[in-house]
Amino acid sequence: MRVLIIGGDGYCGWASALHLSARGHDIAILDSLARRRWDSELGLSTLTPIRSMPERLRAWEHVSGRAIRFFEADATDYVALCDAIIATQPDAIVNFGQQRSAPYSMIDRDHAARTMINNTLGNLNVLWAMREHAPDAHLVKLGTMGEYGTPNIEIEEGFITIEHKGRRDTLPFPKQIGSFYHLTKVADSDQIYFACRVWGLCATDLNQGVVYGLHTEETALDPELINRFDYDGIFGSALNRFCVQAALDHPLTVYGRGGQTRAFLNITDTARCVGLAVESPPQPGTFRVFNQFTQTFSVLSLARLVQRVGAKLGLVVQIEHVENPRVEREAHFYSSLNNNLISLGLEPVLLGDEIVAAMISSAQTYRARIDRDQIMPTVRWKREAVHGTVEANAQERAG
Ligand code: NAD
Ligand code: USQ
Repeated sequence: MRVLIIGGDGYCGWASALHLSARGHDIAILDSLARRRWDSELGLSTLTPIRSMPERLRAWEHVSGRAIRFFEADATDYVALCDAIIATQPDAIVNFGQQRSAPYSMIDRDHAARTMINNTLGNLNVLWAMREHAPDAHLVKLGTMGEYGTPNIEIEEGFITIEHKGRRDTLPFPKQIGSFYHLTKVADSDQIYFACRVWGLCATDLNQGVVYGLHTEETALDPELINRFDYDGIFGSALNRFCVQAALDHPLTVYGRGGQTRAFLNITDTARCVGLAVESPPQPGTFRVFNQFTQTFSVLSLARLVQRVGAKLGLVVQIEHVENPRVEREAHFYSSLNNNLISLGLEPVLLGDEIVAAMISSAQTYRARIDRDQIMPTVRWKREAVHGTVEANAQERAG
């Protein structure tokens, strides 16, 4: 299949692009390289020395014999997006190309607005571009489990059947966001569902949990193909951060009590799930939702796992209960379905000691690149402490 991957220079997009290319699909990537710019604006850097896009693509062609076409363009630039779609005539468009950090979207008004514009306008453009130039293509859109929040009932896959005052209907599952970033994902889902209903487009919304891990089969083939691995307080996600903290002899930063339970999956499974979705498109006019995760953990249980594995590696890993910079429940019920991807054949990579040990060991390999000042969270959800501290800190570090 011809697949256009928007956001293919990022963590999930790069792993998925190589996986789909290795499976024989004809891949093109469209990416604005915005994420690399946001990192440098904030004085952040991935743990791993990722190569430039041309270097990565050359390395992949060398290793696999397969070319990937690259469009440096922004999904918010409608003409550039349409040009790429016209040039590639995709059977599927996978959209990873968004600002994906909850803390980034909570820095200040400017970062909230940038997140809203980038994500919401980009998603809208993709839908209109499909309507005009690729109405039969299948949109595979990365959403998030965080759209649902932490309700006190089991989370369904996208829709719930409700009986109300003697009548019954199947409606979108209620959404309870945890940041302005998460709100953009809810808006995306509504836009896509609407476009499927009115224009007959077909789409799969992949409500993904928190991703962990560094290597996939493909990115491990050559050092030039290495993926990004964020550990900082803005883009770094829980388990990846804990592994870097363990390697650095830094106490693990559990926010609050650590009873926050989330859905997780390995980066290898991200790529596989996207592959499964792309290779089994729904009927025209269909909007389907897959909950894309394999396991659930509380933050504290992950910290304890990293502590235990760290001890086996000879590290003394402390756990610190940091004052929670976010506003979220620290102890709650959490249960969600994830049947759709399993029924398409997903055989999950389950988190265990070996995976955690490999992540800590990768962090040790690149220890010299770690900036200790990036570890602690700097963005607070509550009003009194927001005031642009992150930018001020970044400017100070940039010198
Ligand atoms: P990332 O920041 O590593 O990659 C995103 C990529 O999209 C970057 O290369 C960036 O340059 C590009 N991009 C951003 N805005 C763009 C635009 N307007 N036009 C073109 N390119 C643009 O993020 P990621 O971790 O790979 O996440 C990818 C997607 O998966 C996001 O939509 C995110 O919401 C979703 N997701 C990620 C996780 C996770 O744990 N990483 C979990 C759930 C869902
Ligand atoms: N947390 C800690 N300590 C840390 C970092 C995080 O306790 O050092 C806690 C947070 O408070 C939160 C949980 O861990 O309760 C998850 O936080 P995270 O930063 O790992 O993930 P999150 O902000 O939810 O965002 C990530 C991705 C986002 C994606 C989301 C999936 O950055 O793109 O949408 O995971 S989900 O969580 O299902 O919404």
